[in-house]
Amino acid sequence: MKKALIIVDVQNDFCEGGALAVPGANEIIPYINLLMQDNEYDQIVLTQDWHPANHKSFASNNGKKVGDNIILNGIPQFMWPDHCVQGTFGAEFHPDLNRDKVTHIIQKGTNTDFDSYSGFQDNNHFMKTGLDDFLKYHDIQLLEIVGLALDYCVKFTCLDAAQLGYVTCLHFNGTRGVNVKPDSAKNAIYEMLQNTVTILG
Ligand code: VGL
Ligand code: ZN
Repeated sequence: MKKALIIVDVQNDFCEGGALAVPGANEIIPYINLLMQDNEYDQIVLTQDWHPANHKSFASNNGKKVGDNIILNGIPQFMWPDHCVQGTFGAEFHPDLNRDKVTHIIQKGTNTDFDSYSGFQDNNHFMKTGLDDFLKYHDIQLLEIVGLALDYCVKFTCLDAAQLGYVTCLHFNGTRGVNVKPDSAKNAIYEMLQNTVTILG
């Protein structure tokens, strides 16, 4: 059985000092580097949040405050600070992340009007990113998932992975939650467990 490691959004803006810093984010980087050193993955994929400056998920582009909610294309959209703007330092992968064995990069959130938490598709389920096609082409059946943020992009990537039929494992030590809403990381764990995602300690 072939397996892949999916590393979600380990980018400067989600790490210490970033525009949308996830508490404890930097602690997961050595853990992820060890996983890559100690395991033989058939593929290692990075996802990269990669927004145009006028992206509709940014509070600043809607005359809103960070933390507000709007309806975007018929679904609720949390208003984020500007983050991971294409071509900026904040959108780059954290320099401590070892990229030697990375085989593929998936960029998401590139369409101004649609946010994309999952590495597989946008939040409206309108466009696929190419991740599923890539993994199927390479005969991958098992996914180990790590990265940021547990309660957003990691959760939705895990749920889609399980739904698409992959054996899906989340490394609890390889992720951190942003917890902009109380208990959202804890609730994300329960939701994943209820949807056949295995949590590895
Ligand atoms: C993410 C909020 C906005 C994430 C991305 O990577 O979890 N969260 N964009
Ligand atoms: Zn984003």
